[in-house]
Amino acid sequence: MGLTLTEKILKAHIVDGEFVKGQEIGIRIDQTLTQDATGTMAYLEFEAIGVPRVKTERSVAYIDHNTLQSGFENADDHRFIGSVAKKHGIWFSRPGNGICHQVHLERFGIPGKTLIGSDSHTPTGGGIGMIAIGAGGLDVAVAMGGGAYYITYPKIVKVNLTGKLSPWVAAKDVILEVLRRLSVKGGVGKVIEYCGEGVKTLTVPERATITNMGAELGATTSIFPSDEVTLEFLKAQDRAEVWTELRADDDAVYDETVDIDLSAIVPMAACPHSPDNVKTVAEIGKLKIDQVCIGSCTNSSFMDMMKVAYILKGKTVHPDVSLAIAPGSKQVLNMIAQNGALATMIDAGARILESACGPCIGMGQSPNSKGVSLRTFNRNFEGRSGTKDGQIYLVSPEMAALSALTGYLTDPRELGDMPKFEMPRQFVINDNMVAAPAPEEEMDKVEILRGPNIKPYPETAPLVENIECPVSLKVGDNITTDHIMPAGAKILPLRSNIPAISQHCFTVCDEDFPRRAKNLGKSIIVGGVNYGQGSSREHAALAPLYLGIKAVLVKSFARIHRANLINAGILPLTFVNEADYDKISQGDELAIENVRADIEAGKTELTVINRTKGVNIPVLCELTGRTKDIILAGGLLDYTRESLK
Ligand code: MIC
Ligand code: SF4
Repeated sequence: MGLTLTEKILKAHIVDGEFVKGQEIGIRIDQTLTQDATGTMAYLEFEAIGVPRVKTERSVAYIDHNTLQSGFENADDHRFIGSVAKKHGIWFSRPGNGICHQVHLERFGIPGKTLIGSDSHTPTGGGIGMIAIGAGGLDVAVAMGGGAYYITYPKIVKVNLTGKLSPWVAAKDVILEVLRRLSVKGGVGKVIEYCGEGVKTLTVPERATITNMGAELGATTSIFPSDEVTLEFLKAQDRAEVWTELRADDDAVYDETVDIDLSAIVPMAACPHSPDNVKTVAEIGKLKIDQVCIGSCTNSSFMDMMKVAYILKGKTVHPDVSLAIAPGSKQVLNMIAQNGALATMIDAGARILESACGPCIGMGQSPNSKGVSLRTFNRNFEGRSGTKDGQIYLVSPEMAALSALTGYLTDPRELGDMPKFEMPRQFVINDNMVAAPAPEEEMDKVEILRGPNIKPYPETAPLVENIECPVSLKVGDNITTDHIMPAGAKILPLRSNIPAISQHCFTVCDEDFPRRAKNLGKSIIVGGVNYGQGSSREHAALAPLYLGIKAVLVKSFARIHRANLINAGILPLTFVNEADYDKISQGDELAIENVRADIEAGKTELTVINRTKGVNIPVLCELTGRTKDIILAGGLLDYTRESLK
């Protein structure tokens, strides 16, 4: 029986466990990446683990999220990360060099290698045939220390691409179509593998747009084969030597197949407030817009920028629209500066932003009240833009650029004939904004530079014998990490300071939650399906930990967030019967008796006693040998410190 591409790479990296679907496996990690918003915590954790130099083949620390620097905090974090990187063998991509996923694809990714990153869009690397997975900062710290990374052996979904995209229909529309079909929870526990004749019609940046936004499916990752197109891209990046051909065997067996005819896809938009709320332009109708933002790790490549410049050439942005453009990397910005495309954008009235995440994570460019904003990004969760009632639509760069001119959501096919946009045969290469680590013999001389905003990891404690506490919060379905731990310009600077950032935990849903939880001392959160979807930010677990949350009981979890809860020593529980969700109200007193003994004994079904309502509720606590030990120890940090010794 032949193998899928995913199986081939996983088999070459497995260090623990068996290839049985649904079971936990440990894989060796070749590369890691961090970004600054999750990076300070990840490096504090790495320091706490106590390994002097990273054991990976390549680890890169990027500064791309918190680049606003409205106070000292961001700059202090940058300095801290830069010094840790220098000391411990990590490459440091300085602010201005670009968005981590874009730069990693251009300069560091290698087909067939494994990559984990403390950012949920790490699967961008799947665009060149990597197994690239988003993870919590602590998992990345462990991998840098030489530890394995654990995933549930995934189901593998074949997306069979046929045909060719029509003019002005984009890779963004392909992933929107996949989201429309599978939904934001359709990928949980799965790897999405793209195959078929249609693959070779897509350039590497187009493939990367698709694997990037595969994160919104809840998938473990997404991957494309490494073929001639990949080789051409790597050649143009002066990296042909890292190429290997990789594809699934012809007789590979998949768990599911999805057929997509590229020629049948039409331009679409994900409507507020979910990436799977996908509609065609015709279905949405004439929608007047206030803002357009082009950029983010999904759509900020050189090719994207060239298409945008072509559409804007000789035109002026509509008087009611503000257009912001953030090219994805220094390489992209430099190339469009050199070839005149940047001047075209400026001429049309675009507001040019630095190569960073920027508006995607609410770092500036929040829309006006009730403002309709078209964005080429990957997430449109409520409030993420920084404007609570902002109406965010996720679209392709082509649709964004044309709509910025017309003032309303416009189908880019109205542009008529499309010229051929050629991939460059040679990118402009200058890695002068990537600082190399100090040589091993000099690392002791490197001083770690800590600012006053950098506070230590919150206190943890081994799992208690009995959990007895009230429900401090009850929430509904599809709670995102942007609900649990909001980002944006005001809150992101606090990422290195858990006590301070905790004051914003869940305030999108309930302003009083942080104060209430802290006053209760210990408590439980109850939620619905797909709890914790979205980002990899472990702050969505560390803030609850700091606020005394002992367990989270929900209908189902998103993958990375569940792992982050376990890493923080918070018990992840799911209802055996989803209907029991209705048997608990906020404020109810709950108890889980003998929880430690039961988990030690390997019991997976526990009983939650609702003392207020006088009912017993069966719940699942599915922990493997390793995650069981982590929970018993009070989190991954203590567990790892011991096991790496
Ligand atoms: C995001 O897109 O939500 C982020 C900001 O990049 C996060 C990471 C973070 O919260 O720092 C992610 O995707 O993991
Ligand atoms: Fe940055 Fe947005 Fe990409 Fe997250 S999704 S890494 S915030 S550009």
